[in-house]
Amino acid sequence: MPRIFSGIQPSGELHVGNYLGAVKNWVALQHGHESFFCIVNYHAITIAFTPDELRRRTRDMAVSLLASGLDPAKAVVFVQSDVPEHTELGWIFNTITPLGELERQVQFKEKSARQEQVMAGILNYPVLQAADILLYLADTVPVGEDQVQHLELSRVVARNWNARFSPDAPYFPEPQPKLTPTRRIAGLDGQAKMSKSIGNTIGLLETPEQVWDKLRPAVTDPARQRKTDAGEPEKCPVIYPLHKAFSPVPVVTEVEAKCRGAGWGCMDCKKVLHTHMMEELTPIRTRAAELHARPKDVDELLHDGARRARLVARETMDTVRARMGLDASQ
Ligand code: AQP
Repeated sequence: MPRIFSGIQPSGELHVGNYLGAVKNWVALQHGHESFFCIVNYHAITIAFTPDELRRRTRDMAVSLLASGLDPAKAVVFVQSDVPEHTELGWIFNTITPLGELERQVQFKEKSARQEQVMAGILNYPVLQAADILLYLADTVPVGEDQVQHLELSRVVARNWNARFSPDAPYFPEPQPKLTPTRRIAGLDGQAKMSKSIGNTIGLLETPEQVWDKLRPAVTDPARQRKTDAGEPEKCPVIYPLHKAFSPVPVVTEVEAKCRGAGWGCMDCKKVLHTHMMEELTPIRTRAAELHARPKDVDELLHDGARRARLVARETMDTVRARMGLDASQ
């Protein structure tokens, strides 16, 4: 079976952008692939955090992923810091990654602009990400659009290492992104992408009331000042894409007609969206509540995931150390 890897930071609550851009795809792909899904807590410490908060968010993320449909019988679900080979390979990759490649990463520029003092971890983040993926020799990475540039860097890292230490037959594959039609969900302001650290999100486990409170003021086509103004769905940055993701096709067709013909006001359109969103999200919230009540079971699943991940990770590191001459004392 082809092997896939992907990760998510426990830097806040799993949101609808993460779900539609990545996690829903993971749930589908786990059936035909050998799958590794990682809660990347080493990445999450590149921004401000407290230890208690990180611990809680890591477990909450595990609950949200399992509630979304990741099945530990099909996929290996684990926490990054439980598999120390990630940081070991990350360091090795730092030694073969040109600094210029890191400095031109858009996410580095954006995230460092939001910080007073920029730590090296923010710059080196995509190197650790390359290690996350290549440790499992994964050639496919289901992610949202914002990660495409980081994956380019993973390919550069794989190429550089192969050229130096495995010139005859490449050891590391060059991983490719696997995108969904919902590869970039905009935040509720309709500007930046929906992002945990910006706070423009709809949390996957929010109650129907909380979701409605967020949808109600969300930006729509600016041409629709009054209910009688005709609109263009393509210019509606949040609500129309969410309809396409959550509503059945006939409803999306109706949304398009009612927007163009001013048959519905934006509030009517949002109410229909709310109904269809909650049809998909309510069962996830219910499953999450059940899992929250069984924290020991969740911990056990994560420990077992780490054990399975380490079997592969150790094998890769044995090869890497041997090819690089890092095995002198073995
Ligand atoms: N708005 C989005 N639309 C589509 N996909 C998205 N992803 C994130 N935001 C969107 C995808 O979700 C996966 C996990 O993301 P992550 O948590 O590892 O990092 P991120 O991309 O940086 O997500 P956030 O929410 O923006 O987190 P912060 O604010 O902490 O940086 C990835 O596959 C990502 O593409």
